Amino acid sequence: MSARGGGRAARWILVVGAFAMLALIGGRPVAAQNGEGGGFYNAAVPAVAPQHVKQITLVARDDYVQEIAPGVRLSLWAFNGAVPAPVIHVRQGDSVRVTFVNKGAAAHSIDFHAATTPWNVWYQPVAPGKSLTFSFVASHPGVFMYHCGTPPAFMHISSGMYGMIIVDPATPLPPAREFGLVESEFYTRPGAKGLYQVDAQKVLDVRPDYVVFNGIANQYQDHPLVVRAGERIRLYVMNAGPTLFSAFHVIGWIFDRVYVDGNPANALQGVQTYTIPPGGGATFELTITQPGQYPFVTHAFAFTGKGAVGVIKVVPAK
Ligand SMILES: [Cu+2]
Repeated sequence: MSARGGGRAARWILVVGAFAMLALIGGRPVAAQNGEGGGFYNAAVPAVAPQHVKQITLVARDDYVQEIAPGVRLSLWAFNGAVPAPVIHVRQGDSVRVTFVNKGAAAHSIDFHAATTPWNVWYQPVAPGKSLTFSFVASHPGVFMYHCGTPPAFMHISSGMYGMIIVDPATPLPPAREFGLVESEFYTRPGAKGLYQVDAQKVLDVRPDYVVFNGIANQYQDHPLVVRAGERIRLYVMNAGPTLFSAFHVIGWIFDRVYVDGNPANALQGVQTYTIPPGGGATFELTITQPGQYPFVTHAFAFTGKGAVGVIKVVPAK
């Protein structure tokens, strides 16, 4: 059994900003990154040159354990030891070279929604102990899912094999305080040794026990996202599913803009709630001028109380 329990590895909030040139953003404790001074997007980061290559290595394992809610240690499968997997961050035009290593006991695979590449060549199951390497060009900006697609895909996704790749537009967006949120569901049943297991029947019946942001129920109630009044907030939100639609909403404010699929060419204005399908993403921009607490939720209220609540804490401007 993996030694990495307790969910610490997934307790990150991705703060994309100053790390824009890093291909892979690893996990850090949320409390360490949500304070002031973290997370400003650095608009000075230049667009990468054509033919710039980002190397990504993803290691699949199926012996991972994460504490998804207090006392609920769930047996999962994971990429790079976290659910969701680490955020991958590239810029439009980058060439992304992916090395996928299967250190699990079962066949796994990789499917990048940011790629345009033949499914029957690169997205096929990789046997235990094997690896593959392929490249794609991040042609479209956006907020994309990547995941294991090995049949039955609903089991591989509900077991945790997913992550978000953000493709920045070639022309950088204005500076903002940025956060990334991956919504997903967990379907559980008690198992041996105090561990919970994924319940396949509940997955098919769509009876989730938890609906969460970044792999842990209600974690941003306990550790709010901290912003200053009047600063632009940018939320990259991806819905990993496997099945529920997200009705993403911030209680107490209105989105100035929503970029459908995270592409600035698809801009909506003045939006209260926006639907993100399983396997989809969106970028949300808002500027909250009044200090206070502003919960973010899925407004599908049968599921909100299952863990899909966080808080944006707005502190006074300097
Ligand atoms: Cu898999």
